[in-house]
Formats: sequence, structure tokens, C-alpha cells
Amino acid sequence: MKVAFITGITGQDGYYLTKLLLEKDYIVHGTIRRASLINTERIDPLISKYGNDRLYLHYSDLLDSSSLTNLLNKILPDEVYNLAAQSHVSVSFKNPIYTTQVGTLGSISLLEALRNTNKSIKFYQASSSEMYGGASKTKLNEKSPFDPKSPYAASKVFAHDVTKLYRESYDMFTVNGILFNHESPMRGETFVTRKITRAVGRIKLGIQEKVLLGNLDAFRDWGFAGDYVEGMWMMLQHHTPDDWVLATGESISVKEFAKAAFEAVNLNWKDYVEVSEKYFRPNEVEYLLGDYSKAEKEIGWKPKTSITELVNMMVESDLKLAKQEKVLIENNLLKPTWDNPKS
Ligand code: NAP
Ligand code: G4F
Repeated sequence: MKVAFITGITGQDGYYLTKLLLEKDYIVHGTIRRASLINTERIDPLISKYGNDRLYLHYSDLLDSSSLTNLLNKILPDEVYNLAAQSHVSVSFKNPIYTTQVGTLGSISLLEALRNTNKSIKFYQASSSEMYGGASKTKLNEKSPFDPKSPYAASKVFAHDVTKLYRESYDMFTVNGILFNHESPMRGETFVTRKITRAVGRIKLGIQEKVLLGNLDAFRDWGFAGDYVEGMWMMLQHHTPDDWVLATGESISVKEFAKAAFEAVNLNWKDYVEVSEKYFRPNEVEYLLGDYSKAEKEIGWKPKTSITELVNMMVESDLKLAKQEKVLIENNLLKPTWDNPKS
């Protein structure tokens, strides 16, 4: 049985990757952070199913390097997936030092812990299309230059470079997956796609009136997270370590995503979307479009889910959530809102 170690197991990708690995008979160890409220909601169904058997959780933090070393020495995994990050671009302008510490020191601490434990452990680094900066409309591949536009992106460039550096310097199996945006019903609610589909569900059921968004003209290459975690795993099964782009090869604007999501419930987005300065960023990544041909050729990966399927999947799931909320509202346990106060 193979053993995997995942940082960021409580996040969107953590959920899909853990599910995939458990279905492949792996033993999975993941790191969680202490919070005042328990935040394992996404993986709770997996804990119920595998928690006494093949899924183990450990308190840690990427900034606590000793905990990483201790855990790796004890667990001796075959594969390590570094998914942990302060992953919200807009928040990275507000908490730049923390975001940078986790993205840079956190990643190199994990690589050092691996180097000192066993150099043959395979390592996956969650690199990001944000590193490209989005100034040109060309299809971006593994050779395209980086031009980071946020503290988040700059820290991802460091982690990307150092992952490559450890591969070249110490002959370690370290790979970078340069993933373009990937979404799902598990996506954090303050990322734009989920913010929109949450609003669509609530507005359709009459428990929210409007949704406030920022730049509607940004373009993203949006895929389904479930497809992308399979690509992460495939990278670590390849005979040689390298860097690969995962994307869909199609890009649409925030406006087009909103239009499609509202249309899925027969509503017109123009009646419900308002633009607010609050959601504009000090610097914007305008256009991202990825070229996944290297991954297709070398590791046999390609996206399976179309943007229409993704929008419908997210809207359907958020309609179900809104129905549950409506029951709470009818019982005076929750209040209807004008905009989503948590966004
Ligand atoms: P996410 O939902 O925001 O999850 C981030 C995870 O990192 C959470 O489990 C979080 O734990 C954990 N984390 C945050 N700070 C940490 C710290 N200091 N120490 C340990 N764990 C920490 O992100 P995601 O969408 O799953 O993305 C996974 C990774 O891929 C991230 O590194 C992200 O930057 C990168 N990425 C994502 C995309 C995308 O479109 N989703 C694209 C490219 C790259 P808590 O639950 O305790 O907060
Ligand atoms: O959904 P977003 O916040 O995602 P963003 O900034 O592209 O970052 C995500 O994808 C990256 C991969 O390229 C990951 F590395 C990163 O961790 C994260 O998962 O914003 C998408 C676009 C932006 O241009 C933003 O300005 O949507 C625009 N937008 C417009 N209104 C909004 C909003 N973004 C958010 N979060 N909230 C809004 O109201």
C-alpha cells in the first residue's frame, strides 16, 4: 500500500485528492491547523468512511518546520503533495507577509524536511497560473515567462523555482503542477465562481437579492478540480520529474461565467449583479489561457469536464444548499440577505 502525505488537506483540492488516493487504496496522512472552530467540513465524509482505517490527520502548519520534519520522519510517505497556501489573491494584498511566509518559507521547509528524511520521496508543488501575470492573450505553457502581479503569485514563483532547484541540485523527484483555475462545489465561497453560484442558488429561492462583484472583464481558464487532482497524481507516477501545465485551453470572462450561471436557473444576470469597488484589486491578472499539450503528450492527462458541465454542477449543488438555508429562514434561524455578508 502506498502512503501519501498532504498539506492543505482541508481545502478544495485536498478533498478531491484525498478522495482519489483513498479510492486508489492509498494510506493518506494530512495536516490540519488548530482553529477555534473545527474546519474539516469538506473532508468529514471521508473521515466517516476511512477515518479509522486509512485516513490520518495531524496538527501542523507550514510555518512550523519542526512539525513537518517530525511527521515526515514518522510517516515515511511515498508521495508528498504540498497544497497548503494562503491561496486567495486579493487577501494576499491585505496579508502580504503571512502569505509570503507560507508560500516561500513553508515550501522550502517542507523540501528541506524531505531532503533530510529520504530523498527518494516524491514531491508535488501546487504551482499556479497566477505566476504568469496575465498581461498577454497568448496560450501559456511551461516555457512562458513569469510576471507575478500579487504577493501570492510572487511567493508561488519562489516555491516553483525552489522545487526545480531541489530536483536539479539533489536529484530529488520534485514536480511543479502549474494549474490554471479549477473550481467545484467544494470551492471556497469567496472565489468568484463559487460566489456567483452561491448567489444564484439563493437568489433563485428568494433569500438573497443581489451579488456584488469586482472586475467583470477578467478572463480565466476554468476547469473542474476533480479532473486536476488526477493530473497531480499522474505527475508523480511519471518516470521522470518535470513541470506540467494543467488547463482546459478555453478562457471566458467573469461576466460570461455569471451569465451562464444565472441562465442555468432561467434568470438574467444583469438583474442581479452589481459592481463594487470593494472587490477590485491593486493589480489585476487580466487574461489567463493555458496550453496543456505537454501534460497530454507526456502523462496522458486532459480535462474531462466542460465549462457548461462545471457551471451546471456548481449551480445544482448551490441550489440544494439554498433550499436547506430557506428552511432555516422559515424557522427564523437565519435571515435573508441583500448581498452575501460572508463574501
Ligand atoms: P484552498 O481551498 O484555499 O485550501 C488551502 C489549504 O491550505 C487549506 O487546507 C488551508 O487550511 C491550508 N493552509 C493555509 N495556510 C496554511 C498554513 N500556514 N499551514 C498549513 N496549511 C495551510 O486552496 P485550493 O483551491 O485547494 O488550492 C490548493 C493549492 O493549489 C493551493 O496551494 C493553491 O494556491 C494552489 N492553486 C490553486 C488553484 C485553484 O484554482 N484552486 C490553481 C492553482 C494553484 P485551512 O483549512 O486550515 O485554512
Ligand atoms: O476567483 P478569483 O479570486 O481567483 P484568482 O484570483 O484567479 O485566483 C485563483 O486561481 C489561481 C490560479 O490562477 C490560484 F492560484 C489562486 O490560488 C486562486 O485559486 O478571481 C478570479 C477573477 C479575478 O480577476 C478577480 O478580480 O475574478 C475577478 N473577480 C471579480 N469579482 C472577483 C470578484 N474575484 C473574487 N474573488 N471576488 C469577486 O467579487
